[in-house]
Amino acid sequence: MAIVIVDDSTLSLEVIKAFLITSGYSEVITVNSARELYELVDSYSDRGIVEIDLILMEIIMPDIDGIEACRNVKKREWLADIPVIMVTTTMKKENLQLAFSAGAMDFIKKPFDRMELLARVSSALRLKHETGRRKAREIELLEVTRQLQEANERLQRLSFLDGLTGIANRRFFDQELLQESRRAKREKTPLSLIMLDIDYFKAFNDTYGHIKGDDCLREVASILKKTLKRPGDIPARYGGEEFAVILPNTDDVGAEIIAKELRYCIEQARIAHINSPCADYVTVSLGVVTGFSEQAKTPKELILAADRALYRSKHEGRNRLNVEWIEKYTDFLKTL
Ligand code: GH3
Ligand code: MG
Repeated sequence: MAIVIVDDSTLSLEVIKAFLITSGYSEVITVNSARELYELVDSYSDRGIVEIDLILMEIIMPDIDGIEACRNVKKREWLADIPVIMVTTTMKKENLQLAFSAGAMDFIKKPFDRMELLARVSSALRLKHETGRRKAREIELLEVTRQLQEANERLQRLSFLDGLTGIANRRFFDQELLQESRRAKREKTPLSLIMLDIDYFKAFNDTYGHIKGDDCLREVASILKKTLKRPGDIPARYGGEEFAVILPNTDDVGAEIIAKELRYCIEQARIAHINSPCADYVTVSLGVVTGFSEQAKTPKELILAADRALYRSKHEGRNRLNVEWIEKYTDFLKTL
């Protein structure tokens, strides 16, 4: 705890210092001018630590007076919280006003009354201590708030992920499909959706067990993720062994190409499925739909249409895809 005394009078410096030392303040630094004070505080700044707890400063000094010095000290951000007590022989109102507006917190009259000096020093130090504690608490609080925010964001991310496969879950899918369908309407862009279901997955579980079944779901999810190239494409686990892929700004031609690629990549993974009537490996059936901008579709309509197409793929023998032409079909009907 260092107290700095600034006074051009050596006698004053010695008297104050003696009062303070005999009252138990061990670190008392004396300087003769504002310039010496600047040198002192600027060397503290290099180390980035505020070690001064109080400045006692004479108002009337040659060259730079105490008020100007106080103002300059307060301008230094790392010193702004250090209390400054002005020491004065003149009790002129204007001087005191100027001192307070320069940032001084109190004043002491010369000649000194020992008790008064010690009382003011002690209350200034208490205030400094309290301010320091409050600041530390604020910093602590800010840190806790930041950590909380981070934890919330992590939780939010987790609440949108499917626990088994690590891709987006149904909740995220619903939210994104709604957002994307609104965007498609607003920006007049096509929006495609693929629904994809593993063929004969019940038989897979029956043959290899649920643990292997889970592994298979994870592998299919990872193929979806790897195969989709655009960052905006969203693969999700729709439920059970059914997956969905949202393809923003993708027309029917593009969506069909991607669906074919997904089917092919899953087939090529050659995940053994000896009891599938389709093939010796895991295959999927897909339903594709595109909502065109002129008549933007709601998420529900898109899902129903993709499901219809998926159902046709199942019905026609599985391991294939079907496209549902909602807009084009209605547009075509209108031309008849
Ligand atoms: P289809 O070709 O018509 O789709 O036949 P399927 O056997 O795949 O379809 P079905 O709906 O009859 O069976 C789906 C199976 O998927 C039944 C269920 O136990 C299994 N399944 C759903 N979720 C999970 C899961 O998280 N892990 C595992 N291992 N199996 C699951
Ligand atoms: Mg299935």
